[in-house]
Amino acid sequence: MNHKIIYFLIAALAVVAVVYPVAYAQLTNSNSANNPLGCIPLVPCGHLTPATSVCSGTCYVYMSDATFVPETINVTMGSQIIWVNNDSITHTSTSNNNPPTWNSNPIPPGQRFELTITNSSFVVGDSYYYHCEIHTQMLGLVNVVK
Ligand SMILES: [Cu+2]
Repeated sequence: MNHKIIYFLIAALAVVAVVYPVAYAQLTNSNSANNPLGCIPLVPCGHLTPATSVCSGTCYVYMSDATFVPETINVTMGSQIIWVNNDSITHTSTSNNNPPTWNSNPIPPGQRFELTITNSSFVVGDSYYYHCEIHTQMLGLVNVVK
């Protein structure tokens, strides 16, 4: 085979390998009406760890090392999510949709933000991506489940 063809194929594969996951993540997360900005542009969001358990009642998400822990939380209607800033820097919990379903405003170190999942703002079965407005690489996901 001609060297030029081989180089072209390698370059084409490299482009597909980079573009496809990003495009797929954007498309996947734009499907939910409540989640039009599921991904921050050009940052794949498929890396979020799926939550295997469901939380009812009081559910905690910690802000630690500029990460939401856990990144994904499955909660039932009526539950309360409490974000606790265990970090040494200020963070927010702000849903990605516009206008945001919730926005904590700045949460200084040691402080917390409480959010109750009510059916006036949330829909069972929907997914709500959120981020920190100060560090937009911080991504989290709230799934409202039965
Ligand atoms: Cu932050």
